[in-house]
Amino acid sequence: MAASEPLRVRRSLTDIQADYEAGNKTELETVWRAWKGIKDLPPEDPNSFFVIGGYHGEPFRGAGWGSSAFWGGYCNHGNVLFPTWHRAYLVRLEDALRSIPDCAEVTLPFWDETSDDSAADGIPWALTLENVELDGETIPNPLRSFVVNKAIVDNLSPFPDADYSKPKGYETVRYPLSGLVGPADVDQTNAHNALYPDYDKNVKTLNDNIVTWLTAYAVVVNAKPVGMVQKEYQDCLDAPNYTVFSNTSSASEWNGNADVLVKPLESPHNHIHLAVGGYELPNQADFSPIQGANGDMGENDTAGLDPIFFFHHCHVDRMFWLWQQRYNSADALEVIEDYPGTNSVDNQGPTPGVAPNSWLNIDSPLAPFVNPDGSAVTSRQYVNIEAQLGYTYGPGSLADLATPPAPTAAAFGRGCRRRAAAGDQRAGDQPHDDPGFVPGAGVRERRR
Ligand SMILES: [Cu+2]
Repeated sequence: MAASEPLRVRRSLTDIQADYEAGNKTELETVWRAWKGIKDLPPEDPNSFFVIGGYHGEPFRGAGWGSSAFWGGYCNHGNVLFPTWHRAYLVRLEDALRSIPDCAEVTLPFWDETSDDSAADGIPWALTLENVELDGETIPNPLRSFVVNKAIVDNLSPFPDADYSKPKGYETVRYPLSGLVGPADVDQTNAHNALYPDYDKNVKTLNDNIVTWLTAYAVVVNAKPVGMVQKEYQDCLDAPNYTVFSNTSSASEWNGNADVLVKPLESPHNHIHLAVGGYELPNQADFSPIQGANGDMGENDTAGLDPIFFFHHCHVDRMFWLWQQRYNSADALEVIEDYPGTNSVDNQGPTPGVAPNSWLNIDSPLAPFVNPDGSAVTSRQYVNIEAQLGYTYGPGSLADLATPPAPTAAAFGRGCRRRAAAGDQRAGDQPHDDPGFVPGAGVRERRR
């Protein structure tokens, strides 16, 4: 982008809502309009939400289409590409939104998950309202779900996790509902969802669940306690280097050798997926206070198909940028060579086009995203959001942590850092291992 162009600002959705309530409706209406636009595009259109939402997981492609030893989605989890792949993903989505008529200036707002508003109320109402007014018409809120406009076939089913096939016309769901509609699950799903017929009550149940995960330990039957997500986000901003900040595999290795534990950004991110979707499968994993809740956000295969995914990841990207500023990493990201989390077989398995046992680093291709000349984009192009990508973030929580921490004796020594602020617990003082958003929850066990 030209240096003279002003930065695009991704604002907190709560702030945009406040504008709307004060009578300045254009910005939120443009967000709704842009989202409606990409969802309405035919599934063959490269800017359609079907195509872009589907990059993350289903519909699978590459070696992962037919073999559970690979991952058929393009997303990267449990490795050092997690923050940068998702950054590129948001940029791609935002470009599609801006292709919709009258939406050329739209930006992707973030759900400020570490704000007091979220701690009190859960999800911003713009993402959960059943219907909205747009151009004098009442329409289904474009941000509350996606009606899949082409059938998705999970070729790996039946497997111990679940069948993530979706017929054309399937509408994504969130906690406390279930979205498992494969032949083996559909009767149970229908019976489960019949218990929750009231849309507004379901939103209340969802928000109660979110507030609990953000601020306390969620009580989940037969599972270790999970939650305290706001604290996890704050703790992750103390991770001393990019590698352990970026993903759960590297952080686990670090924590096995350190006195002071780190919390990787991926970890609270995982927990929001589980809180929004619920995730519970018999004999495997249970992160859902309501039995049988299996919304799309809780599962890697389908999470990208719920619009809230992108507002969640926009928050995650903002946390990444805060961490970069805090640790003098706005222009360079260092990947520790050979560390766990730097190989394509770590955690989720190789993505389409990536060979097993490939080393992952700052120059690895971030498929399926390509430059205008057709060459693969790499993390190196997604480091500085302002200088390289032309956007920045508006006001939000934890912004004061973007300044470098006060130096301590061994500030950058391995496992030797403590938070400066009095009263803070050590990062990682949670009474449980990280359950992971799906890969760690056992889903990708089907690849073994
Ligand atoms: Cu995610």
